[in-house]
Amino acid sequence: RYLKSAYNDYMNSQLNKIKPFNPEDFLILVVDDLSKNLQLVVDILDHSGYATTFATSGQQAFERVRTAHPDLILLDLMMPEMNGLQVCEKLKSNQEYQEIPIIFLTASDEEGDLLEAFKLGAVDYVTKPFRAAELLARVKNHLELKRTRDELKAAYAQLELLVNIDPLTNVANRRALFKFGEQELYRAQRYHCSFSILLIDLDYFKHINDSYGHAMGDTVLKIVCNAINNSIRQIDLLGRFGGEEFVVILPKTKLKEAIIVAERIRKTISELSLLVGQKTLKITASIGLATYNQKDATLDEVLHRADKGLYLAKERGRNQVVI
Ligand code: GH3
Ligand code: MG
Ligand code: MG
Ligand code: MG
Repeated sequence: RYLKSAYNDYMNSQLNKIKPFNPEDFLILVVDDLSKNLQLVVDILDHSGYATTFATSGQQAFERVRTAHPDLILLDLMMPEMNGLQVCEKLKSNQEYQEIPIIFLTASDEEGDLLEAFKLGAVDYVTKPFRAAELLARVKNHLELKRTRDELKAAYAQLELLVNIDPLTNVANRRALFKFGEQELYRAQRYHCSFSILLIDLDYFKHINDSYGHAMGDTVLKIVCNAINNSIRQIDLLGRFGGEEFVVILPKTKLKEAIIVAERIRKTISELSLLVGQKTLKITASIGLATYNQKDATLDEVLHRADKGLYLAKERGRNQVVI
């Protein structure tokens, strides 16, 4: 019951966010080889408040799509050179344009054409002569559906971020780290390649919190993450394992190479100068390093070795890398 009411509250808040439908917000591209037809449709749309643009051939339609970014296309089927079905097919095979809803507006009421149009990804099919009110209703419907789809996609992307990113440092969280690490493990097992893991723990971090406050501690964590990110490659992943502990996963990286990266990270962190009032604060990190070997069945086995290395690094005096 609690979940249900939370869900209802959420949906209501989402509904309140939905903008009223305003035709002026939308640009519609009308494609027809006959200017008489074109004029009729454009007039109807104009009259309803839509922004319009037009094309008299398939080739021109592409030009318009590229330059004007229409929200919806009303597409004639029978045109010389490139017909409407070909235009539709070409648009749907283009990543950038495939989401634009296409409504066929055609004199052809042949079942074959209609089925082909839908098969190629058209959202609707209206035959000429058409009723203006019906065409407008369908246009509005598809524009609203498209907007809802876009909003859902944006919400999903937002959710992906929330689920995978650590909010303090903006690096991968534990969950994303494991997902990535497990992928790497499967790849290594399947293709007999390697990867390495660094487990990084800041030294005497409690002391920073105690001496300069928790907010300063948070700032240090962010700075350290930036520094680590600048020391690794685009394909490597830095994640926050928890607290002041971080993990770097290095795909396709063997021990020798991983040692170089780990040393670079250790050195970079130790050279950071953090200004607090008049004083500069220094920080170091201990790093445990493990490289995948063929016997490893799970990610935990690799992590466990990295953890043992980290423990030894602490024991041997910190600010060092141990394998
Ligand atoms: P060691 O060299 O042995 O690692 O010493 P340490 O003080 O770093 O280790 P310990 O694990 O005892 O302490 C970790 C500290 O990190 C304790 C905790 O208050 C602090 N910490 C964990 N998460 C956060 C955080 O999100 N923000 C801040 N400011 N501090 C954190
Ligand atoms: Mg025609
Ligand atoms: Mg620590
Ligand atoms: Mg710790």
